[in-house]
Amino acid sequence: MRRIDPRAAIEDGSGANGKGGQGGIVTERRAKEQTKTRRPPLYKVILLNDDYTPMEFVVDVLKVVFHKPHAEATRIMLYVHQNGMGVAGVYPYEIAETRVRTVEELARQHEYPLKCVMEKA
Ligand code: TYC
Repeated sequence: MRRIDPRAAIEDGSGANGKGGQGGIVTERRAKEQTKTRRPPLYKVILLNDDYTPMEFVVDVLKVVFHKPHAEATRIMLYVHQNGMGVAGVYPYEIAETRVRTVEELARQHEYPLKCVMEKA
């Protein structure tokens, strides 16, 4: 997918900016295309290791909350177990926030200390 450079002038030859005929700069169309291509800022949801949450529970969380297939969920869980933290997924702000809350709520219900934070990607 090609990004549109918002600084680049778009010409349609209509003379819409008063420059007359061929080579006119159409600022209205440029603004519209700029809106279309803008993407929301993304946030990493990061799982933190601890000594008490069972590995199987973390794998289940990755499958249910982050929609990871079993093999990938296992790989992420082991990465977090060995490295102290790891990325469960990258999402726009509100989705990341909801997933952090869901993990916290599931951990609370099962009385595990599993923690999860978000950070700008
Ligand atoms: N370290 C935990 C154990 O040995 C497993 C674990 C993995 C916990 C990932 C949290 O985010 C985590 N049972």
